[in-house]
Amino acid sequence: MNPLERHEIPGAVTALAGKGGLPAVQVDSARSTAVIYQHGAHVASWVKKDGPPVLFLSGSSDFLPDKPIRGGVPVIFPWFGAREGHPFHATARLADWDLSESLLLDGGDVRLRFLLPGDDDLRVSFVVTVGESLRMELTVINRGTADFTFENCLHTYFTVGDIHRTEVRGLQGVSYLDKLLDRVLTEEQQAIRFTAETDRIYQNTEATTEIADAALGRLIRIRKSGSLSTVVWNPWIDKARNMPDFGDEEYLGMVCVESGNVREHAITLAPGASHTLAVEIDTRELV
Ligand code: TA6
Repeated sequence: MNPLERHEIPGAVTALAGKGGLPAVQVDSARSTAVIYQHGAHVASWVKKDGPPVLFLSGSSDFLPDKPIRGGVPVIFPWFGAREGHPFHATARLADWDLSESLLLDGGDVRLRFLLPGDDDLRVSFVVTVGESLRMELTVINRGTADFTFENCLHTYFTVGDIHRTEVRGLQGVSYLDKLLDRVLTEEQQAIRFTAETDRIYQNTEATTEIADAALGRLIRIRKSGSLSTVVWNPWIDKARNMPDFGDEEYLGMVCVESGNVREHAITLAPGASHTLAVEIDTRELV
């Protein structure tokens, strides 16, 4: 029994056995289709009627209960990166979330709400709205009696036609931690181009970013709110070869532009307080 079946909507939300047999739902809106796994509440695919997949999914990804899906939108919570004795990029992307609601909205968009089980002192919801755009909202409510501090990130993988002909725009003048150099620098370029492994955490920025993909003739716009960190990552050749769940050549067809609150932008919620990280992705022709 697929636990997601009870939220099916004929023609709009269909429960299925995804890769590896993991429970998933296919979401068919008027203007786009998505596949979302119960594992990690992971948006693994988003495809608009008029073009190639917007989200990248590795052909070598694991689909196992104890492994993250490589691609799509990993939900990173309650910490980003390493933590001694705990999974890298935390536990939310490894958890089975509960699908609590599915709605067919006027105009043909479809909205799903997932809840992260496990901690009575927190209510963590992930709301995905599939339509002309893809909108995702990660909300944390502190129901406990003590402050709660966390990091979060929607670690989004985007498909590009050719990384050598791809630019990320919108971060000029923003300070960033270059994780490879372990140095804080300021972005001088109007457009970030990729010629080597790139792993940068841009901080104190609420900027909308754009991925200009000359090979596919597509512009992907990433708007965000409730986020002060933007991470830009491409593993490039050596790291790609060292990731068993990522094809050696797949670095050529993807880039991560991730929205969240990490390191010095970790969030502390007082009892009763809440925070929402929201990201909206849409696309148009690159002119
Ligand atoms: O967000 C960039 C990053 O932190 C990189 O340093 C790299 O580790 C990437 O995330 C992938 O992490 P993962 O745990 O999904 O392999």
